[in-house]
Amino acid sequence: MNAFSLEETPLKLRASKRTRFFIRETRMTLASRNLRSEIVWTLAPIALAVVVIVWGVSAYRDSQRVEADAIEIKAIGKKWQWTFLYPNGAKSVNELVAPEGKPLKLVISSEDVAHGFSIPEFRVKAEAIPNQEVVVGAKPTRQGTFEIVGADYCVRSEMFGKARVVSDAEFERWLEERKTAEGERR
Ligand SMILES: [Cu+2]
Repeated sequence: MNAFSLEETPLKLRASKRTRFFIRETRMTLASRNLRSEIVWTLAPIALAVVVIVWGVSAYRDSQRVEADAIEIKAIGKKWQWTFLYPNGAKSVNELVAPEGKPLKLVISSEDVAHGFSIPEFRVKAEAIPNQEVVVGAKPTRQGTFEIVGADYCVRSEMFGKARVVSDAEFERWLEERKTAEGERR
């Protein structure tokens, strides 16, 4: 008796019909392939992706780099506000003041729970974590007032603030005023 009789192995037969169909389809596909255009259309997008990735990563690294002469400003998160400490002892709350065109070294931490510190225009976004300092470089290139956003863990609106970028002279004046104000409070 035939091992492949219709009655006994209907499934096998169907499978083999299907297999034959796929073999035919594959042959037709192979015949119609254009190896050159396949190679070009594979390599060109890969090359483009590599260029974009390398470009993007290096631009991102540049934006986060901490320069040697950067002005160090501490950003401390606390329920529900941001405190900023400047090199001369000046202090501000929910308002970061920075000079235009000068590199900043932001040292971000928290006094209580984890917060998220973000200034989108500065390309700054970091986690503020207790007992840990996260250092991020930034260089504001334009004067103006920008949003400080309590990101990620910060859902409370109180964690929002302003980043004010002013001229160098105005920044120095502001620092002195603040320092004096702090001294009087102590
Ligand atoms: Cu928070």
